[in-house]
This record gives sequence, structure tokens and C-alpha cells, in this order.
Amino acid sequence: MGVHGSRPRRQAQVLMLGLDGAGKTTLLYRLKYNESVMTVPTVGFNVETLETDRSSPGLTVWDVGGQKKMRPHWRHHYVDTAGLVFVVDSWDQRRQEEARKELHRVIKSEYLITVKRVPLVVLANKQDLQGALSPETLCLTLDLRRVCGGRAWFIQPCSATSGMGLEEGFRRIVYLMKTPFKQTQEDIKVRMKSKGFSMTAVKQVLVCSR
Ligand code: G3D
Ligand code: MG
Repeated sequence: MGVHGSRPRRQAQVLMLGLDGAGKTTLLYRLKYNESVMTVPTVGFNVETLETDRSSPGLTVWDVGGQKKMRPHWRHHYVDTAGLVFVVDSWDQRRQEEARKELHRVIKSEYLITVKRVPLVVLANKQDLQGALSPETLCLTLDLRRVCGGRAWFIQPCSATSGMGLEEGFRRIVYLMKTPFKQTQEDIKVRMKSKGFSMTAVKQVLVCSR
């Protein structure tokens, strides 16, 4: 994700969560080394730094194991979290309900919501597989609009194996972490109006990003 600077950079912590098998470790190493790695179920966590553009803090990304027995430990990482990335296996329809429950539990955690209101990017992973649910469908099955009320969020389609959409997803979390919530709404309005979108379209997108 960009250029290495010579001066020490500020770092912001991004917490990457999701069910086991969603593709978190694959996408972390695809972003870091642009390579496909063979993964084994993550017991504990992986942590890597990612470079960003010079005007943004570097990212320290925590990929925390998603197996059931690991999930109670997710909350130990909340304190220093500036941005949340939740990875979903868009292809595995049988586990969408489980993913929804876990995502809602994280979002509703008192610390993340009332104290910090950290922004959220949902990565709709495995879009390379035929039959993967679209981001629009996932938005509904995960009930994102309702549960994310009052917080900056975005859903990004991606594939950790091909790399498609990963940088966009992480650029988006950087943007949401840097930009006050009201400003993100204004930016969207201005950009859409300048491209000639109608007010109705602008309102729809604002609902979707709220
Ligand atoms: P996790 O860290 O969230 O538990 P992993 O998930 O990164 O270990 O990935 C779990 C499995 O999903 C791996 O396959 C991995 O190759 C696969 N995977 C991850 N991302 C994608 C993707 O975008 N597309 C496809 N098709 N597969 C993906 P195995 O077979 O090793 O279990
Ligand atoms: Mg893993």
C-alpha cells in the first residue's frame, strides 16, 4: 500500500475480525506482500504494519483468530482500536446468520460504540467465487443500515486471493478514521452532485453509508 517513509510514522490500529475461514489471514498477507499464502487456522493473532500515503498514519493491522473459542478474546483488542474491519465470506450462505450475530455483538460493545464510535468497513470477501452474495445483499442479510446507525461505515467487495478491492477497503477505513462523520456525509454529497446525480440518489447513498 505505498511508499516507505524515512521518518517514524504515526500508527493507527485497525482490528480485523470475522468468522474463522472468512479470509482474514489470506488478505492480510496479500496486502502486505502481494502474495498468496497457505493459511492454517489462526490461533491467537497475526499483526502486520501496512504503509499508507504520507498524509495518513501507518496502519497496524491485528488479525485475530475467528474460531468460536477465540471470539471472547476479541474485546481485549478494542481499547486501542481506531478502525474496525469485519471480513465476511460472501460465498458461504450457511454462515451469514452467525456472521451477522458476531458483527452485531462487536458493534454493540459498549466501548466501541459509546466511547469511540470507531468506523467500520465490511469486506465482502471471496467475490471471485461463483454464487458469492453481492455487497447489496450482504448489506441486508447483515442488517448493516440499522446496526450501524450513527457510525461511519462502508461495505467493500473484494477477493483476498486475487487482491481485488483490498486496497480500496483499507483506503476507505483510513479515510473514515481521518474524517469526522459529518464531513464524510458532506464529501459524498458534493462528489455526487458534481457528477450530476439526483438528490434522490444522493439520499440513498447517504442512507447506505450511515
Ligand atoms: P481466516 O484467517 O479468516 O480464518 P483464511 O481465513 O485466510 O485462513 O482463509 C480460509 C480459506 O479461505 C483458505 O482456504 C483461503 O485460501 C480461502 N480464501 C481466503 N480468501 C479467499 C478469496 O478471496 N477467494 C477464495 N476463493 N478463497 C479465499 P483453505 O482451502 O486453505 O482453507
Ligand atoms: Mg486466520
